[in-house]
This record gives sequence, C-alpha cells and structure tokens, in this order.
Amino acid sequence: MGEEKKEVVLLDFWASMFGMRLRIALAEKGINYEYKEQNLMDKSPLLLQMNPVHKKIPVLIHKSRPICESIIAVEYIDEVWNHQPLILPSDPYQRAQARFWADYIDKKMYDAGKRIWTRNGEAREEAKKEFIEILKVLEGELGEKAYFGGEDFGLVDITLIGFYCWFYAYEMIGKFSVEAECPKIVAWANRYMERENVAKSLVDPHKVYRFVLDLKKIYGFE
Ligand code: GS8
Repeated sequence: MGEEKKEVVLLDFWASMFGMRLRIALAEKGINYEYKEQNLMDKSPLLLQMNPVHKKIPVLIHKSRPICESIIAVEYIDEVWNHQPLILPSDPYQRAQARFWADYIDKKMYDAGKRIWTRNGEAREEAKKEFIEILKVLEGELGEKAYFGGEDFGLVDITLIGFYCWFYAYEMIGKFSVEAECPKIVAWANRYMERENVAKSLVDPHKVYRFVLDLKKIYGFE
C-alpha cells in the first residue's frame, strides 16, 4: 500500500456534471480509486498526456491507460467490473435505447444550460425555453417509471443526475423553476439522490451557483 500506484485514477473537477457520472459509476461498483482534482485554468502535464485530443476532464485511468469521454468511461466501467449493479441493460434493444437517451442529454443539455448563464436578454430567454423543452422531453421518457432505467437506475440516470446540481444556478440566473415546469424530473432526482453512492458523488447546488457567479465575473458575462 502507501507507495503503491493505484490501479484506478480519476482526473476530475469538483463541479463537473461529466465527472460526477464516473464518480457514481465507480462508487456503485465499489471500486477503490485515486481522485485527482484538476485545475482547468492551468492544465497538468498528466491531463494533457492522458487526454491529448480534447484536453478535458473527466479521464479515467485504468492500469495506466486513459479512457476519455464520460459516457464511454461509464460503459467501460460497467464492462470491466461486470458485477451488480449493472449500468447497461443486457438486452440489445434496451441497451440501444439507453444509449439514445444518454446521447440526447449529451447533445442538448450542457449547451442550453450554459447559454442560460453566458448569454443575456433574448438569447438567455431562448436558452431557457430550450432547456425546459429538453427537460419536458425527458419527463415524457421517464413517464411513470421510478428511474429512466425502469425499476433500477441505469445509464440515463447516471448521465442526467449531475446536471441536477446545476439546476439551482440555471434557475437563479434564468429566473424560472424546474419544479414548476417539470415536477416529475425533480421527484426523480430526489428519489435517485436517496442512494448514498449518488448523494456522495454530487456537490452542493449553492456552491455550484457561487462558482457560476465567479465564472461570470471572470469572463465578463452580465
Ligand atoms: C465533456 C467533458 C467536458 O466538457 C465528456 O467527458 O462527457 N463530452 C465530454 N469537460 C470540461 C469540464 S466540465 O464542463 C473540461 O474539461 N473543460 C476544459 C476545457 O474545455 O478546456
């Protein structure tokens, strides 16, 4: 121990909704790992070496080899540590559906959310409208299920929950209420956060909001 190099290392940044996906997957599988917080304003040689293409966190390092892109890394974790709880369904059709919705979240949500706090006026209103529309589509997909995965959580739940920590910042800056627009999404998030492995992997929404206000100042957004 002690001197021994950890077999699993996570390069991450505390507020990252993408990093949270890996934290949850690793916690659910009971994997011991070394967490290495990264400074995104001054990237470490390790991050640049491990993700030379995108130079982004999160990066999962397993036996010294990097796995980049959060959803790809979550799937890798599920395949390598293929014991319970399973993150992806074993049925190919269900697996394709889970990937479709995870991809939908990835293609849409970060961008709309970011425009809420980086733009103003008409562009902010537009982003807000888009953000709520995305959530309503997801609310339709959730339907009456407990989780996007059905009875149990799965890839889509892991993909979406990190954004929940950012909802408060989006709401404060965009002046709207996710609960008023999409109560089922909020109920789902509260249900999912009752799992200890999820709760301990997420961060305080108020802390995210303060961070976003700092970023707005640094970048000069109104
Ligand atoms: C997104 C990672 C990302 O945006 C994934 O892993 O799913 N599609 C990727 N990472 C951000 C921090 S979180 O907003 C990042 O590392 N940014 C640094 C930069 O762009 O320089």
